[in-house]
Amino acid sequence: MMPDFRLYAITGENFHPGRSLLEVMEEAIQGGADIIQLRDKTSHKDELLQKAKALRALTRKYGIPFIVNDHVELALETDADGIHLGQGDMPILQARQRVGNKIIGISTHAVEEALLAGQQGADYIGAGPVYATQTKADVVAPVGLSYIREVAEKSRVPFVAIGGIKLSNVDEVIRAGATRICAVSEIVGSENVAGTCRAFLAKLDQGGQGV
Ligand code: 3NM
Repeated sequence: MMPDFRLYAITGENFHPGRSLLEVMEEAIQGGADIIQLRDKTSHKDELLQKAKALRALTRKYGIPFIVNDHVELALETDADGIHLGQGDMPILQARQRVGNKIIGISTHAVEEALLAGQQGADYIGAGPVYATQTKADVVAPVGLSYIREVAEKSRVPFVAIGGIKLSNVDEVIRAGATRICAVSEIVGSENVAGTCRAFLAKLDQGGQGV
């Protein structure tokens, strides 16, 4: 069983100048991020392993789940709590055979994908990109708030809204039905990572009705 979560922080490479991966992710956790994903499309194998081990240790210290993007074997090797798949990655059923009862998440961009992910045993789905994003190179066109409304109504597994989500637009995402938020650049690029996380959580607490 996966623990529920509200604020999903994913590693990115565009940190505020002078900040390191571990510093940024620890601040995110201290600000209330309650699940962390290593998503790294550029590091070599050894570097990726070092990062995964460091994030595993960090998330263990705080008792929150650690998810590895794409790399099923790396997730197994570092005893991550789960993996996150893209639509073009290993199919869920195959991944389930490899990872047993670890958490499996998958990115979805259309309701058919969301429903299929639920049927195939995904533990959670990403729903996005809500808005345009610079962070994911090959992502589909923004799906907008209508997808969030649809997934909120129809998905049988928990969903997390993602893609271009900022403090300035998250209220309408929450009002569309999102109770879990993921942001990359708004969190890791912030000068005040913990404060940004706390502000996202406050907006979730207010149900998107805050000022
Ligand atoms: N997945 P930012 S959008 C990693 O829609 C990722 O599946 C997406 O980064 C999806 O918060 C995205 O900086 C990037 O826009 C999100």
